[in-house]
Amino acid sequence: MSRLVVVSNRVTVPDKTGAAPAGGLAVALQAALEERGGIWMGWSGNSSGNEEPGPLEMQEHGAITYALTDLTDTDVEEYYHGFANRVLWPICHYRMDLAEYGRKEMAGYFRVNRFFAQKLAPLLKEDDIIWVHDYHLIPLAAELRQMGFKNKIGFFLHIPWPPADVLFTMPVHEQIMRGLSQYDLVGFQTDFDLDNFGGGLVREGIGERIDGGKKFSTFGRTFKGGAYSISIETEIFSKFAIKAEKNAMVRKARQSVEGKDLIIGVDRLDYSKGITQRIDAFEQFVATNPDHHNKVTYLQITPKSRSEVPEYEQMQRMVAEQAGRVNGAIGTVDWVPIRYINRSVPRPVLAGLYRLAKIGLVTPLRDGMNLVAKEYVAAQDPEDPGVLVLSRFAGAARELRGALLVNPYDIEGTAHAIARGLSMPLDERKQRWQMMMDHLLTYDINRWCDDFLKDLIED
Ligand code: ADQ
Repeated sequence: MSRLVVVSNRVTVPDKTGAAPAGGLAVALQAALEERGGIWMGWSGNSSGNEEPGPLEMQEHGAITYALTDLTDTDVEEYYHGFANRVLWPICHYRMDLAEYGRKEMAGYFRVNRFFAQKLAPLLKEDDIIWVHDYHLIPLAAELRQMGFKNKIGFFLHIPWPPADVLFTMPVHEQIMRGLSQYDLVGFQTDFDLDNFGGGLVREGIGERIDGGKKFSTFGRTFKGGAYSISIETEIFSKFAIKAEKNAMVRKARQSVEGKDLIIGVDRLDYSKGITQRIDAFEQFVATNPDHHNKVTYLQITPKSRSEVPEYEQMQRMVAEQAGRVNGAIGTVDWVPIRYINRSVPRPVLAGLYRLAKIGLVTPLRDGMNLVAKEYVAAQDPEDPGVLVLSRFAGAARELRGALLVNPYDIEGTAHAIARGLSMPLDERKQRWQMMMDHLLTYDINRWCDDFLKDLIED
């Protein structure tokens, strides 16, 4: 069996006890790496503090070698904040208005990818299978190919891929598409993203889909493309949620919402998640449903993210102000309608809170997949499951057919779905939940990982 080499912007290194890391993706990748033996390479998350990135730091844990590199401050600013988070992230989430192009940042992105390839090259063996993750590292295969590597290299994009007219607003779109063409398999979250990629090639007149749509032909190469919906450790998460009922923090939360219906929203603070529209929808729901006054609590858990990017800092202020304003407007002396928590909570507690909630409100404006939606489903009590209200623009909407699908831009529509969810009869809730849970038990994170690797390895 060939070795597996995973490359991602950030690497999850086990702690000193060797305990499994939190998060399904890291667990699944580590399991695949353990099985084959391998290397996980990426940025340490640290700056070297000077203009030299510094040597690779190697750590061995069982059959896995972790190879971490620091980056210089300039690298972090240009590659990570500059191009990855201020250009690719907004463009892939259909936000052309937020993309900020700078030649320096674009050059930095390609430079750091070359640097990663140079660091990786001496570690590679001829038959290693290489799996590159996410938008930070699109040009990595091109760099390796230029150095003469003929290995099987796969790429998985965790975020959406936009339609041609959105993509073409990005000055370096052709270089980015050329970068993807150097892989042997390019995986997207959904068939919509896959179609968008194919559509872009056709519109630009530089390529086409062949083999009944299974492959692309462009830039003088033929390579596979597929949709692989990322998922969670469904069974484990579900057990977590049962155990969490005894957790002290969860018990406190339960007492504090006694006699009230809990609605939960959990997202990184990001403009793609539709948090402000969601608060508007909740406000609208309360305004139009006086019978629910004092009987409902909306808990929004939102850890800060990317505070170095101005849009994120601005959003943090906006959401806090909005939650305060709504509470001021509709709250009473004994009722705080919105509870807003601006930090991360431990995963077991999160699982318990999902289970307490009658509604999981997952309404991104655009999302590659959205694992919160899947976690919410997995955490429910089969005898009394809650209702998932899910944006049609999350990749997860392609799979979770038992959800109440909403258009997050339609505030009244979302408000209406909240009301419908809270009054849904038990039988219908059970039926919808079972459909989603059955799907997630089959299509869990390990299945996602196996399916991708199988397609990458097979000729
Ligand atoms: P994200 O944009 O980060 O991921 P998501 O898929 O929802 O979005 O994953 C977030 C993860 O962070 C979940 O596991 C969630 O439990 C956790 N999390 C969020 N808020 C938390 C909090 N307050 N405390 C603790 N944990 C919290 C990107 C893409 C997604 C894609 C994933 C995986 O944007 O579309 O689904 O990668 O491919």
